[in-house]
Amino acid sequence: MTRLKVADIKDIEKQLPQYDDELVRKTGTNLRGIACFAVGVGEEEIFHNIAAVPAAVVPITAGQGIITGFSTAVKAILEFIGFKVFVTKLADAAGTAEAFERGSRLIFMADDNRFVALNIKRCLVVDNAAATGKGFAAALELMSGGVAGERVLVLGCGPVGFSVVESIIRFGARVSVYDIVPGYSLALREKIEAQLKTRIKIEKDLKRVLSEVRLIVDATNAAGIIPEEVISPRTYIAAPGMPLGLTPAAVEKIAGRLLHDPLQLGVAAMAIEAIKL
Ligand code: PYL
Repeated sequence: MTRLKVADIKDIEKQLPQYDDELVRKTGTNLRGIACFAVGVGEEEIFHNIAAVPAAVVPITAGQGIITGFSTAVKAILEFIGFKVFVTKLADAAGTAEAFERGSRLIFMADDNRFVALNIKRCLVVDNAAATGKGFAAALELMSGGVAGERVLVLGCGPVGFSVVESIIRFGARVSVYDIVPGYSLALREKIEAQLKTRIKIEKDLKRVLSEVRLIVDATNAAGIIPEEVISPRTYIAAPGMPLGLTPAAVEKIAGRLLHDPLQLGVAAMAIEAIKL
């Protein structure tokens, strides 16, 4: 998993209203709407839950330590979709205790290995990677007008890619996957076949497959692997991967048919997943 940089997250809070407008323009619904669609709940049924579950974000100093602005960005996203939330004054165990003591029942925390939401009352752990995959798969479904019966290429067979494949299969698409490490795509195919009894295709030639497909999810941490020449007027790309996999010319050409953000969709999907009944 790529560790976010301060530059990736410093403008999230102030740009949330315009990002929400962008989501409505591209997908027909807003950040909370996409998260609810991704998780499979109705916005009306979840609304009172959101208000009923006070949340907290706990900074974690483990590993490479705190990313300046990370906790405040997570708080801003949660507030934007309706949660009551605070960032604890303390970090780590003391911060977790502070969250409990100040009444929160939904605790968000991230170290270098996992970013999780803990629903205390329900003893539930929701993982950001899994939720991000669901969120971006749902966004592609909405933005493209539907993937059922279509071929979707998923780049990157890590935890986010796996979650994308699960969701995209559930939306009725035919899935091809590519990873620079063949073992990762093989492992993903085996897991999907065992769990969903569905065959997926492993692609070996990235250049060729990019020229063949028009629906792509970039869940890699590779920059610049999607060039301008593969973008057609019918190409749609959902890109949870950091850094963005499209070249600047490809970004220019795809215009309104690209969805990419460093935290917003994943955090929103995580939070809704953590409180759904
Ligand atoms: C959760 C993000 C999404 C992409 N990469 C993941 C990442 O950067 N993980 C590290 C998060 C560290 C947070 C730090 C803090 O400020 O509490 N421990």
